[in-house]
Amino acid sequence: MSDAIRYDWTVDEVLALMTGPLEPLLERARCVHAEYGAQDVQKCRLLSVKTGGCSEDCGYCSQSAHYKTEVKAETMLPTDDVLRAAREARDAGATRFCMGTAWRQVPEGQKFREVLKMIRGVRDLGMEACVTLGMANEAQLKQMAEAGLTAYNHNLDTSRDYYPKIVTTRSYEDRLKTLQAVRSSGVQICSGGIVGMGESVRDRAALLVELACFKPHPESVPVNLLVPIKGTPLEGARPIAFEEFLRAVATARILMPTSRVRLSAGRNTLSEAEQLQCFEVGANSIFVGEKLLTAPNVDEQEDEALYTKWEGQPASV
Ligand code: SAM
Ligand code: DTB
Ligand code: SF4
Repeated sequence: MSDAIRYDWTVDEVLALMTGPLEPLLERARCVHAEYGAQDVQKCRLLSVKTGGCSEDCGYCSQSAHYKTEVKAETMLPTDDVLRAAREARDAGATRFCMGTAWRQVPEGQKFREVLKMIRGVRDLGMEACVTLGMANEAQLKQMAEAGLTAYNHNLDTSRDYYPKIVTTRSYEDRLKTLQAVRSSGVQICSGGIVGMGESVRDRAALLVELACFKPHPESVPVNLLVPIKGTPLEGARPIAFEEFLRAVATARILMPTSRVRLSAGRNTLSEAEQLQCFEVGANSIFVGEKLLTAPNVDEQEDEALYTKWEGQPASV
């Protein structure tokens, strides 16, 4: 059976898919992936260009000024340092460079001009450039589009209903407004969420439905597994079983057949076999390098072994 691309999924329908028997769900995801998906796993590198001291109260985040975490507020990195890191990432095999800031919204003035320079610099290195800078308006996105920005990351994080339990300093509508501005600017949408924040399976289904209502679908969909951060309200969240995470990845693939589904935060808690299972059911992008924004990522040698298994070995071996 061929799964046509749809934009009208309902929460009940997706919930039934997500909570149904495991093997048919995984098999359907494998089929959709084979039919539409690229088999290569895209390697993205993250860099926090402005760390900590954020005025938002996102309950999962090490960088919120509302919580006492081990992350200290820093000033913005110099553009040259950012571009040096991008070059190193490219030379190590990454094709996309993602720059994050602990901002509620994109500022005007010198800081924004530096961001534009970073975007141009990353594009000049022949890499895809992605930024995640908080809320942005149409004028700012237009300028970032002109600078060559490939994608803007802005996660919906969870369902509309569960969102106020996680963040109170902005609304779901604020998030959607920025995503609409991204779309109008012609920049690709990168938007996904986090699993393991105490949400129900219905919340996960509802998040995926929100994302799958975009026409076209977001070009990339990060699926983060909560990294519990000491000092935040979610530090003691109940860890979820791998099977639940796998179901979320498979469902994202079925709903959004052509999107890049990215295994994002928390990949370091998955075994190699579990990561390979995620690739089989549709994940086709990862963050590489020893660090995410503030949290540790996967050891580079372990990742080399993972690629060798997934992509195969040179014929000379
Ligand atoms: N300040 C910007 C914003 O909130 O859009 C950009 C940076 S923010 C750190 C980017 C995303 O990282 C969040 O939307 C969230 O999905 C993810 N994230 C942050 N902390 C996390 C954690 N502890 N575990 C899993 N994902 C996390
Ligand atoms: C996304 O969805 N995950 C990345 C990226 N987009 C910006 C961030 C993960 C952050 C993990 C926690 C940390 O490093 O502080
Ligand atoms: Fe700030 Fe982004 Fe962290 Fe929320 S997720 S506290 S907006 S850096």
